[in-house]
Amino acid sequence: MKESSPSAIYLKDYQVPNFLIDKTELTFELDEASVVVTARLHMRRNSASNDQSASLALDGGEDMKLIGVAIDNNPLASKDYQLTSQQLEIFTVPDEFVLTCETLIEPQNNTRLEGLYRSSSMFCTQCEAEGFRHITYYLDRPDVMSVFTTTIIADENKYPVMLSNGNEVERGMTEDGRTVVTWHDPFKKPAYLFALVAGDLAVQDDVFKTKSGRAVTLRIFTEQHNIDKVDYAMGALKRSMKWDEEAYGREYDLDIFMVVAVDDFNMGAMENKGLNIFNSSCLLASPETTTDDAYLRIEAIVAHEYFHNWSGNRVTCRDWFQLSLKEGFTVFRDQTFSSDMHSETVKRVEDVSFLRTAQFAEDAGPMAHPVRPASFIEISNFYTLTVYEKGAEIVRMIHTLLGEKCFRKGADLYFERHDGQAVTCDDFVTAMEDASGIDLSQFKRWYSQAGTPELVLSSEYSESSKTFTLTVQQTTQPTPGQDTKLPLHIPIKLGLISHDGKELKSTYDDCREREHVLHLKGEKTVFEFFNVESKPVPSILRGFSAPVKVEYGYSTEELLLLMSCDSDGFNRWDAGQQLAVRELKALIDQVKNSETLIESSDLVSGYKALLLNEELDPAMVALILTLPSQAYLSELEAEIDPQAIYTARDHLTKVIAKALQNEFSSVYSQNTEETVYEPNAAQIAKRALKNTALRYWVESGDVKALEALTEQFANSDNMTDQYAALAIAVEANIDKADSMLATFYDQWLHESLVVNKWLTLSACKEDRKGLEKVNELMSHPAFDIKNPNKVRAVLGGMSRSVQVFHNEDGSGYRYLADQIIYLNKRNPQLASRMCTPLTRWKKYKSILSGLMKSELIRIQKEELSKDVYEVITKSLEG
Ligand code: B3K
Ligand code: ZN
Repeated sequence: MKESSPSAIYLKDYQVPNFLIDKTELTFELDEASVVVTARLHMRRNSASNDQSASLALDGGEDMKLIGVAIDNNPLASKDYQLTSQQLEIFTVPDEFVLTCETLIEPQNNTRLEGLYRSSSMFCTQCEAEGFRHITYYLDRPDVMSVFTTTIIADENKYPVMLSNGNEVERGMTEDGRTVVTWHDPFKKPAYLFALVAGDLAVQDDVFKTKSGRAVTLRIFTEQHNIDKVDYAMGALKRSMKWDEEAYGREYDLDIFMVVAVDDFNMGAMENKGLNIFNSSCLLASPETTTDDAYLRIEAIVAHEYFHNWSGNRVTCRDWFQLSLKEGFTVFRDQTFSSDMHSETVKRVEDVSFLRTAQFAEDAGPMAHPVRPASFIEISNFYTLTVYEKGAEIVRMIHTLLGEKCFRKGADLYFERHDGQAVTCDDFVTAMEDASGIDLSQFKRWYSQAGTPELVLSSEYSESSKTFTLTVQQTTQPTPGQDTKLPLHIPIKLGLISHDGKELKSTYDDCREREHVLHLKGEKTVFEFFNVESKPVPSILRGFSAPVKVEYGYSTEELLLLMSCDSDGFNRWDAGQQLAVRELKALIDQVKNSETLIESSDLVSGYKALLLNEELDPAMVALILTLPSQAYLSELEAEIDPQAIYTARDHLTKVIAKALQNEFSSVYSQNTEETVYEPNAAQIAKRALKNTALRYWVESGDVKALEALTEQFANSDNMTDQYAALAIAVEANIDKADSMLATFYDQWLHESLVVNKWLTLSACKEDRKGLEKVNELMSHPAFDIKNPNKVRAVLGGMSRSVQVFHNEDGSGYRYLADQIIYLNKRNPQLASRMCTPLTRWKKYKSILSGLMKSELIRIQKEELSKDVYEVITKSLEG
């Protein structure tokens, strides 16, 4: 560990900046050996600051060499300033001045992938959250917004494409024959939205006509060999631009919108103003190399980054504690977009399933934090599922509470009122309150209170008065640093179903409707519904109207009824999940107690009805047929025994597979049709059902299923089907799985993104040779430690495997810890992400828990980056 531990910063300590930067003029002289950056910052004291004699403290790190610094063109002597590892402090400055700062950086040695770095033969940047301070000394905070002009000087033979934010305004040559290109972005922005790209790139052009009739040039850049894979992203971009005009009245504001794909990128993509930079895995697509899931992901991420142009760029965050202001809102916007493009229910089920598995786990673990955190050591650790996904749920609840019309009025008011400003989550909620007249003061606790609320419901029905009474109690478990929890304002969408499957009307709050939104505000509230004709089965939390856990004593019959009759598609799926969870929990206990596992399942009759019903959306059927994941079941267990969960799930899969072998076989055949591949909702749905059926069919032991699988693997013309066959072979651990993996690699070794899939499947395969295999992958020619996608593929894959990762000899944990220690020095952000599987050590059965803990302690003894330090320390404390 470092001698002095990194310290936390607190939201409560927020101060406005002492200085502002009206204009930022940057010049980059690009060269492979080093890059010289000259910054001319037009600065003045901030009249809102309460320290009008403050010195000027600029953010900037050890990895820059300061060549010179001047104020109003007068060079400063070393006595005029002080350089520390984090700052350049200039003791005395006038009230208004131009600061010139020349720095030298070495992007080729930047393995952190923050600031300016190299990916393949190109230069690219990543500045959010605090990357700009690795480029030049600056006020690197989101509430300092400036108008940027960027000049790039480079050898045109090597870097024919030179890009930055805004519009290209000048192009020329230096005396020594280098090209000079100047970009100007008229919209003021914080430094985290700055971008620069230079390289020998191919481009695809298109045009989008905005609703007011302006023609916007659209340009997607990739390395030369990938330019044939951008059509889908271009289409997605145009759909997003149109949708944002229709759904939110938001038009694009510059004349050009550029997107660049890079291979080495720490996350999915980045919304830099007018110049989005994407991880190539989130942009490039072709039917032969890309699965349906990846197509949908690409569309959603293209939309997400584009939507940031308003929710994030035009209106940005005051400080990083407010991150969810832009991320939660933008995730909600991209979720709604995807749901409008495809199926609303399918999208909702997928999003909730992810939230309940991963975000709920985060909220119950040592890293639990509110959607608006109160403190952090390293902001990069707070790009979390809580800030993004739970943040989106908060916006969705506001939408539910206000209704579509008022919500849109609130969004309009927010964009209008705060255009060009850096604001807070409170400002967002205030705009929603002002536009609707609805009081959200209690609701705001959702931003400051961590943890997942748990609702316990009970009901009574009076035959004589035709009254249905529902009692709801809410509690939230303590989370690190927050022992007491206050009751939240929770919207509960509710319907009532009769025992013969009809939707019942009821009178609640003087409204006679089939569905009501209940406002739960107290710790315990009783809701009464009148004129309910017969004893109902309540359909609770329709559409998952709040990110909470629900407990209600349904009988098996009631769940089967909801699964087949509820008009709310989400709750139909959820009823199926609840039934499956019950059976799986019973099986897990049987495994733990070494009892004989029960060989029947109540799910069979329900599943059979689904498989025989040709009216239903195949995508929904596929989702309902999918058993709760290993990760979700782990989240539900009080003490996780990975092997017991795995065995129980495997057993139930086989029980269902055997009972419905014929149905799965015929559903597989019915959905196998020769069509030209398209990633549209109808085709995606059929493929999902076909491959879910194949999964069960293979587990039934029918040799014909293995033939179908082999056939599909060898002859599919699209990656969705080929990959599904391979993944089934790996999951079901069939004999041929290894040879199929080898064939797959040989077929796709030149397609890096497909090779990543191979790395993941190879690493997660439940294998006796486990760790040896993982080690081979890490030294395979296809592996590259510099590339975060490849690291995530292998280590992420390995951490999913029960037998390799959770091996009771501790070897899996030790292996991961070794990799974290290595990555900590190269790429702290990536290293910190890789810690996640170890952070929930306390929930595991004692032998595993102890082994995980000792690896955390071993990591803690190293000299750690702030990123890894924070996660490891909190995990051990929490
Ligand atoms: N805003 C970026 C995430 C930046 C992460 C920095 N560690 C992508 C997005 O959420 O759209
Ligand atoms: Zn985002």
